[in-house]
Amino acid sequence: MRTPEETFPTHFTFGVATSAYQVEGGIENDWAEWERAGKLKEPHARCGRAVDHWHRYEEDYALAKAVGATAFRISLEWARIEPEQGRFDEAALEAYRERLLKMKAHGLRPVVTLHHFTHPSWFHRETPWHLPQSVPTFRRYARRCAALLEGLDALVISFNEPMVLLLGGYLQGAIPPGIADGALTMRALENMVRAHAAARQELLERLGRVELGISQNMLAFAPDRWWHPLDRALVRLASPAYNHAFHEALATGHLRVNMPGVASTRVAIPEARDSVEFIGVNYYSRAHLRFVPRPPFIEFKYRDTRGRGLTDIGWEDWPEGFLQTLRDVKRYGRPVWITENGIDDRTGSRRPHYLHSHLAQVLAARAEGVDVQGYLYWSLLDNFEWLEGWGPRFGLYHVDFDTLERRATPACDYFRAVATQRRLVAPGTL
Ligand code: IFM
Repeated sequence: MRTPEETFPTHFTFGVATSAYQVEGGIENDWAEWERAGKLKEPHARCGRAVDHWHRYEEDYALAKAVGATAFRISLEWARIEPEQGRFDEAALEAYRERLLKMKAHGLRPVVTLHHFTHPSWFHRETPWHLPQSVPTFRRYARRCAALLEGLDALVISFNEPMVLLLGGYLQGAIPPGIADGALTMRALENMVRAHAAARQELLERLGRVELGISQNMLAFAPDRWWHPLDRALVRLASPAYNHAFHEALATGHLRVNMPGVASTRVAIPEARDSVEFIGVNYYSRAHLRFVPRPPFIEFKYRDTRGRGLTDIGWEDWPEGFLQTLRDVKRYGRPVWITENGIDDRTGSRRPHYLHSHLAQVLAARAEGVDVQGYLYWSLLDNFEWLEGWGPRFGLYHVDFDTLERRATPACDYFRAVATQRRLVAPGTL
């Protein structure tokens, strides 16, 4: 693999990423309900106290600083802020404000996600994403979030991985709200694009200026059978739909999805045009697509094509796709932030190499003129991994899930070396 010689410029940001439900603990929302309904892979698993970041946040900021991070991504938990429809919890808002101010005082730039998969339980009953009312509902929530961000120079993310939520929650019914309907999926997608634009209005009204984007899960795709025309056709359709439809809509004001037999839409949303300051990329892996002659016509698999071994969660380790992904987002003409990249590595032994190989692609993309401005590693800590529960470990810090003790993995030294020396060092040479 090509390893360019260049260094990361001084303004390039190294940081870490988390999300509220996965780390904070003590949250009652749609996911907590989903767990009680026994819908995780391990039906008795519960997020519960998570890794108690809600109480240990200062310790966790110090851990981030210790690896050379200067930015910290969190999400605001909507269910804490608006536990009942239209009733906002001032104490929760105050608690978030205090945490953000302390983050700043620790020398960490806040990267704040308004919506990271979870909802207050009332949301799906009252104003689910497939209804137009979801847009003013999100707007009202965003207005309260905007007030939290004053004077912080935060990077703001409206939605984390909207296509993952829509695929999982609206098309497959595997995560909340558990709907499996292509037409409703498209309506929900349209409303989320509108909700992003509405939230932007609120942020601008309150803050005057904002650096806003989304975090888009972006996959490299390949045909399962390289020679099969239908597998190849799926690849040609999947990348525009999965990777780019949301980005495109926020750049052009036109939302287009074309997945025949699965879900399609074409709609103008003019208020979404030019509604991001940066392109957020979450990159993890490559998927192989295979045509199957029955709905939904697509089979999706991860393969170990290079003998590197799948990661512990079963994903292909495919740094090559990272460079292609970054080339592909250059078309939007906006700065790019890697808002997530990381590996489930339960022994901690592969992570330094994973970091090295993926950061090499970031440098290669920068050398080609892609304006990548920051890299946030997912995640600072081992945490609750949705349907997978407590098995996966993405953390720079290993967390003992019984005692909640945080312990550095070998990747901490590696991350610190790169973040402070601003150049790629070979993992074995520290
Ligand atoms: O844990 C998730 C995160 O919530 C969103 N992006 C992918 C991560 C790993 O699966």
